[in-house]
Amino acid sequence: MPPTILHIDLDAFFVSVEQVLNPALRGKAVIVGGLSGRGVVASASYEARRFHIRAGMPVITARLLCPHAIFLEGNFPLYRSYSREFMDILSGFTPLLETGGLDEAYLDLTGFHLLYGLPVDTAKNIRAIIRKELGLAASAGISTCKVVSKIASDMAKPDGLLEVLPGKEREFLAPLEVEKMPGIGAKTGKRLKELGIHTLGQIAELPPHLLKDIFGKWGESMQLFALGKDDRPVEPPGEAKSIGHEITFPRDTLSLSYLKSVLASLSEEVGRGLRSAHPMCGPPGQTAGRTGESKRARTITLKVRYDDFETFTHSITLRLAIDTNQEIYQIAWQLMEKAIRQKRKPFRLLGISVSNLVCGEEQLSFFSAQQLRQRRLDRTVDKLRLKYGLDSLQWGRTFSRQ
Ligand code: DCP
Ligand code: CA
Repeated sequence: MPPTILHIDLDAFFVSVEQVLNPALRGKAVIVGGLSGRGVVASASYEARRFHIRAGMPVITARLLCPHAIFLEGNFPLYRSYSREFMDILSGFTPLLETGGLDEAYLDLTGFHLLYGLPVDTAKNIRAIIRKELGLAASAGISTCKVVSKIASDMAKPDGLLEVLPGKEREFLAPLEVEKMPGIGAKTGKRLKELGIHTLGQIAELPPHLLKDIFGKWGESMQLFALGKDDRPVEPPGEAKSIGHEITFPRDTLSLSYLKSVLASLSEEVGRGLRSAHPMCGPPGQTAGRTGESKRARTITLKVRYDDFETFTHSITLRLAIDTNQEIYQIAWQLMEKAIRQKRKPFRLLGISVSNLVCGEEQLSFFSAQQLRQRRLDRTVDKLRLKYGLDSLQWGRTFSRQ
């Protein structure tokens, strides 16, 4: 039985919430922007999009393109609470649910039809409940894999549903522009076009290795995705096989002190994820108590991307699993030194991920007194940050990045 994956994504999320609360805004060009001091468009109604308004565009540009639009500051706590209700509705259908941000999720509906009828009917049902309970429009895509379902839900917007039948994935993707694929942004799109590649169909037809040589592992995945092949499972929170974070720098750099401070920040993020004390590890708003057991990792992977987009990963698998920020940092720095020795090109992005996760506590006798102190310290910091916010405490090492 081929998998059945549903991707569901709320339409013009921030704007739609504002329209639910203030019906006078419905059917109008509405733009939410300027949230948390960023002067960029966060969300635009479809009426505003007719004037070429896009998320990420400076609000100043949006004002020039669409002077009659209604501009709103936005209310993030409100959107977060809508997001939680949206996720609650979805989790009523299946626990095999993976959230991808505040307003989108994948549901694995494989085998569902035996109990609940056709996947399209389940999707229609979910969309109707979201409409009734929250007053929001959600678009949905159904196919045998995540990437095709995500593209399908995007194509179905606004307020639509699109199913790609098993075996039709490649045909569906072929005519689409390369930027339709999640992960291909303006820069990668431009590079592909310089190579004469405009559609996903062209990517599918390229000789193997070509994209891998240019974009590394991502190039390989890109081609598989364009063929409609994506075997990534839907991963509910808490069952993640790996935990990772990455940071793209404001400008490419070879500065060792900067790279060290980035690695220290990433080690903290990943360490906190492992110890399950960070709300981002679960659905929005989920706290450490509900994310379940704390984990430790045996494999640490460093991802580096250079200024020319060349991307590599370097990994180490340890005999004993670790979970402190300091241990993660030390291993990541060893890997980083290896990367620096291999190539002397400015870095554009660094990422750390940990995998080979094990649950539960290691026998305490395995740890040195120093390690035990470090573990206690990390856990205390996690708790303080949960209570007083992420910025309430900072390690000296990460300070130079500010
Ligand atoms: N968002 C943001 N800044 C961005 C992109 C998005 O703050 N650059 C926020 C606002 C969006 C929400 O995340 O409402 C969801 O992002 P989407 O990309 O799904 O955009 P929308 O839901 O607004 O529109 P669409 O109908 O295309 O899904
Ligand atoms: Ca959306």
